[in-house]
Amino acid sequence: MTLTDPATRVAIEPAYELTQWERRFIGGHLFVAIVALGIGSMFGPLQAFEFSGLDLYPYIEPLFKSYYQGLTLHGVLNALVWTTFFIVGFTNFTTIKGLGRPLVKPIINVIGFWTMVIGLLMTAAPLLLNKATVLYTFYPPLKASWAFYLGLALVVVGSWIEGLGFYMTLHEWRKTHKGVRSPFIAFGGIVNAAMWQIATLGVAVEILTMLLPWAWGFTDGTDPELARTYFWFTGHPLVYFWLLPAYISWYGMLPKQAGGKLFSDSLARLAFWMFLIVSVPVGFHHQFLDPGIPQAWKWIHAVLTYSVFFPSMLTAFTVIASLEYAARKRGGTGLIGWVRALPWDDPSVAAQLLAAILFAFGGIGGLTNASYNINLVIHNTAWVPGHFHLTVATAVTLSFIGITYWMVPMLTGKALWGRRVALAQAWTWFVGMIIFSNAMHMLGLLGAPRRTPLGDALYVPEEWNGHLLRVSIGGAILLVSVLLFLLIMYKTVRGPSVPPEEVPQAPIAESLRHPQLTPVWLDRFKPWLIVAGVLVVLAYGPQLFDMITNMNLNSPGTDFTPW
Ligand code: HAS
Ligand code: CU
Repeated sequence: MTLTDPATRVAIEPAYELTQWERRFIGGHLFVAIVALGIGSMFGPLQAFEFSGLDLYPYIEPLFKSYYQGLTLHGVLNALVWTTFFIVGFTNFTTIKGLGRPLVKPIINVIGFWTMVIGLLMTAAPLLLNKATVLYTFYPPLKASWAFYLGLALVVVGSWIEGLGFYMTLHEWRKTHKGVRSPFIAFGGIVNAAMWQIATLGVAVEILTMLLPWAWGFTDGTDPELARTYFWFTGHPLVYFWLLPAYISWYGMLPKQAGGKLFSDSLARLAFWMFLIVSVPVGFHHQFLDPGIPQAWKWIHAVLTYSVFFPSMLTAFTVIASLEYAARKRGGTGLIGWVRALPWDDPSVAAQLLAAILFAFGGIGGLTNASYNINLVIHNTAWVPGHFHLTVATAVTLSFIGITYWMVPMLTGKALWGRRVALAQAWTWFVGMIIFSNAMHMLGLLGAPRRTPLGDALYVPEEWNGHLLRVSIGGAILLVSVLLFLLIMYKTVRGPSVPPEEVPQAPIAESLRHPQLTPVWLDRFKPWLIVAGVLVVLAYGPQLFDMITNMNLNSPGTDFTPW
């Protein structure tokens, strides 16, 4: 067997056993992530219950001041902290395990991790003290304590530092593997890290040049429109930063768990490159209603948004083909009937399949949002949280939960506690989210605003009531689901160690065709990075130039706490 022999369908890397330190380091990321999800998720049901008139906030008033403080904690902890820590930890894993070697300079990643942790603690303090009740988008003129902005900036910088550790490790690997395609899971994680590096330039500039000087009192005011533009420069690709690790698992791990192979290594890589080049230059689709952005630029970003739809369609095709291949190998038959032959009794698989099914609906909603004329109907309504609970809160979060079901046992050397409980957890998430998000979409179409305690609103028409109740019912089911998840994690980590042969192995799927047959241009970073950079400059340069040269720091902001 040689590495380049297409006939060999075996993984080209020798098996690499993670060291004890590597397990603990990756586990440390997951620990912070899961704690954040646990705390952040407790506020979701509070909001959902409020919708049907059961306002529990007065009972926790000594600790948390308002619906908006809860909503901010929910958004920041779940959408920003849970995701970022999980993703960076997972990328450590995909880099090390994928390349079959340790990090080239682990100290870099250690520094990155602790920078993120310090940033998180700095952010947490003002959040808990009601000094940063500005929601997860922190749009000015809402003003937070400087510690919140600086903390967020440190989290981003920490993730950059860890990214540097990944690039250096790939670079080192290449030196000893000339002409060999980089293993897919490592490749995918590093493309995501590179995309994130470009994307976060937006919030980095926003925080360093506008928000921090303003919060420190060096400037009297801020320019909300420019700040929003910087924010969405990062904000849209942020959603693919969340999504791509789930895609790494759907392409590169789930097929193995289902007993099959990755249908096409080439298509998988093509999808990742498309995300790298079109994730950033589409941010204006969050600003279709912003008066300060010319129509022509909105139109260009709308068209580019349709192009970012393709890699997900490609993913739907390739992942379903991989699953069908696995299911037919397991004896599945029929045009659709093969679906039953998938290992639905494996909680890790079930969670990810259910996540992917709901993503199809989240994706359709995304296309709706991207269509300018329909966006005018749904923007700033409950439809939007309906959309992102199918995407980030299900496609991504439920997939990550599915990943923890093999990964936490693998890292700790324990067995997964409560397989059936874990299955119940995945299904309750699925059912709860269908009820919750369908009701939110309906409410949005009926004109219910987002980010509003509707239980208190005086203008609620009768036709909203049934949907508001369904939001609460969905929220209650989701509360049960998240509590089950926390219980499973706790019991697994506290459980007895099992013999090494019973510890789950990392499921890494082979490709149906040998990866060496993947064209070399699908494994080169430089050309794609250049295209990505050029496209960003073309799509944002002129408008940003105009906004920066006409910057108006005349919005004083809220120095008081309005809630
Ligand atoms: Fe979005 C707003 C457009 C995807 C998250 N989005 C948001 C917000 C968030 C968010 C958080 O154009 C709110 C931001 C805020 O607070 O204001 N979104 C899109 C489009 C896509 C899209 C075109 N969004 C996502 C993903 C997210 C996410 C992914 C998180 C992870 N979104 C918008 C727009 C807005 C927006 C506007 C602004 C709205 C407004 O006015 O405020 C696309 O990328 C979607 C493509 C997806 C597909 C689905 C493919 C299906 C697959 C599953 C296959 C099934 C399998 C299962 C494998 C085409 C891949 C098989 C199972 C078996 C059993 C066989
Ligand atoms: Cu977007």
